[in-house]
Amino acid sequence: MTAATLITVAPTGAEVEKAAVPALPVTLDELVATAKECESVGASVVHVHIRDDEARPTLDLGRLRDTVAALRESTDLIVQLSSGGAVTDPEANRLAVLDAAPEMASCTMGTVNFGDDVFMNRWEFIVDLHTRMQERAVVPEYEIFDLGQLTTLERLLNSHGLPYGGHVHVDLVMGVPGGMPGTPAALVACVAALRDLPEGTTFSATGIGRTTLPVMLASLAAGGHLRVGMEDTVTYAKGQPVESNAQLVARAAAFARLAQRPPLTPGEARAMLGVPART
Ligand code: KMH
Ligand code: ZN
Repeated sequence: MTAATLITVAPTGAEVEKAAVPALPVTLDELVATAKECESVGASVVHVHIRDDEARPTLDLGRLRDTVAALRESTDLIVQLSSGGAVTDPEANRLAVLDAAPEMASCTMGTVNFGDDVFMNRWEFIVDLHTRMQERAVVPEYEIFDLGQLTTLERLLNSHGLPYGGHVHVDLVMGVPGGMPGTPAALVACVAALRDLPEGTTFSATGIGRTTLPVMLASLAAGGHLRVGMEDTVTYAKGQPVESNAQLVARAAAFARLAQRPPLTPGEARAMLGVPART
């Protein structure tokens, strides 16, 4: 059983609308304030999507660079940029996210229906993203939306080698309409498939919407780590909107402590994930 718990916060995402959810952090100041609060209650990684002046998702490189710099300046959190972006983002822009020099970036292991849309991740694109991350010393988090994507990850590692840093970490994104369900049974099936990945592979899990609680509890029980945040859920309990990302991180940290697997510090998280220590 893993001794402690990595908590990643995904504070913004690309899908939730600011007009519908005023507490969503969309400006750089809001994002930095959120990140600081989340760090203080137990987060060690921040998974970042950014917005433009109209709060629409963007992969603008200048803004991404400013965001990485501001988060590094104000927090010790590991900065993980989303290379997934929004379903409408072209592959070239998603690859260019790496030019903002994050410590980590997400790397999705296959195409998936995504509500009424399609989140495209062709094999050639996956290989391109993985190998560019190796070349640029960016540690990937492999995003898994369905069971077979773990087999794609196995194929990727066998054909193109281990990621930068040598450690494999996956994030199970569960409960997307079109992907695997956010159930303990689906999580256990993924954990069984992890046996085919390199020894020491770690996993986080997040459940979209109302699957957030069962997925969090199942992940802790199975020795996994946690991702929470307003990218994935904007309802804290039935009829109760999420007030802040820190509220979700604090709940995750409380569950982790109850499970006797307290939150990792950012420094401990870097050591586990193969992210170089900050100097
Ligand atoms: N917004 C989704 C289409 C990632 O960040 O890498 C993709 C996503 C995954 O959120
Ligand atoms: Zn994301």
